[in-house]
Amino acid sequence: MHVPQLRCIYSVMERVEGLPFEIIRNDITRMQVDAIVNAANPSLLGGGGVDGAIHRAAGPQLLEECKGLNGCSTGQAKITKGYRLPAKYVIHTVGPVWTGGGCGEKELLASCYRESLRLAASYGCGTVAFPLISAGAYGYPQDQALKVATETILDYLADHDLYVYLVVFGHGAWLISRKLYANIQAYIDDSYIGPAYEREESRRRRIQALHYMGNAAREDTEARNRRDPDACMPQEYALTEGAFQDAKASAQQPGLEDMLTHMDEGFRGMLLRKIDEKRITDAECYKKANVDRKLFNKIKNQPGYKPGKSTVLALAIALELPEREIREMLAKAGFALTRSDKFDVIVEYFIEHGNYNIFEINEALFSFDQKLLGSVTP
Ligand code: AR6
Repeated sequence: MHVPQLRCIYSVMERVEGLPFEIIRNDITRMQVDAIVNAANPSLLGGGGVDGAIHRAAGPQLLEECKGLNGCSTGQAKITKGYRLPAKYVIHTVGPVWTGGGCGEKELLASCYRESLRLAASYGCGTVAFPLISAGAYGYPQDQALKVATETILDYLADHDLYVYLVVFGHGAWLISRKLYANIQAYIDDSYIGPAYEREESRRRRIQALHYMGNAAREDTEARNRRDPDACMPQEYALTEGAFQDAKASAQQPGLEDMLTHMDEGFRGMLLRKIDEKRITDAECYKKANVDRKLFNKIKNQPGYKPGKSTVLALAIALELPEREIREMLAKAGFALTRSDKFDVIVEYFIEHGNYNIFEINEALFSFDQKLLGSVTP
């Protein structure tokens, strides 16, 4: 099955690699996947919410087929064709009605995801899209519904080859939990210095660059004088750009060769070393990082391949490296974390709080309209 081209909600996000799991914002009836999951009721004869939308989009034949299914129990799933939907199948599952959490709602909800995934796999589906089951009319709190969904799907993906989308609809579902949202918001307010800081930073960098150029020119002249102390450079030549470049090139040549033969360990070397040191397998690392196996193999086997920032960060976080080493790994790949970028501040918040759960970090990034870790290009 080809990887579907989705109209993605993140303006900054582009799909380039197949990845095992994504939370996206879309209308599920538009998903071009092998199967979409319907949050149905026990009659399977249609209703409101996502159920109504799916029946409307699929056409009356879906109801006809549903009539022959004899309903469905809570936590179970049944499958029909997709009819006019872009998806080949519809998997109908019945979520629990939320009555406070004391009536096995969590287990029943997890069962909906597991049973739907099993059914999808048994029908040879490669891609499945779920809505947030029970999180509408059935009243399951959205933050908890999202947590159950994410955990159950990821558990399943640990030993099955499927591509799963969790499709959220309303803006509320993004705001994962009020507590998480409030904590991060406070952190951003404290740490996100914004454009004023950026202006100051670029001024500082410009001054540093000028300072560096001044030093480099002086060192080059000194080096030239050391090699030929009697040589007297004409004033005008010394001041031309050409002279500066010539001096720089000739002063650098022997050192450059030397440096190239004694290069530091790169990002790839550090990544593979850390995987060994942590005594985990490659698969454990890339799965935890929400990084696709093909992408990981590219990094591993093509020394010149340059992964994007979100991939590098995801891998460093999956390895649960201390902050200093995360920064080191990022720098080796040519990136940095700054306090002037909302994405960076959110990721830093989680690292500082010792929370290395990529999916929780992604939920938070998602809530703040940021690109996600491990699933986007730079
Ligand atoms: N695409 C993706 N998600 C959607 C869509 C859509 N087109 N429409 C709604 N949602 P609900 P439940 C989200 O109420 O809580 C029906 O009447 C919605 O925002 O559809 O399991 C059935 O017949 C929410 O987050 O399902 C049952 O009687 C999520 O889908 C009952 O509702 C689920 O909301 C099932 O209730």
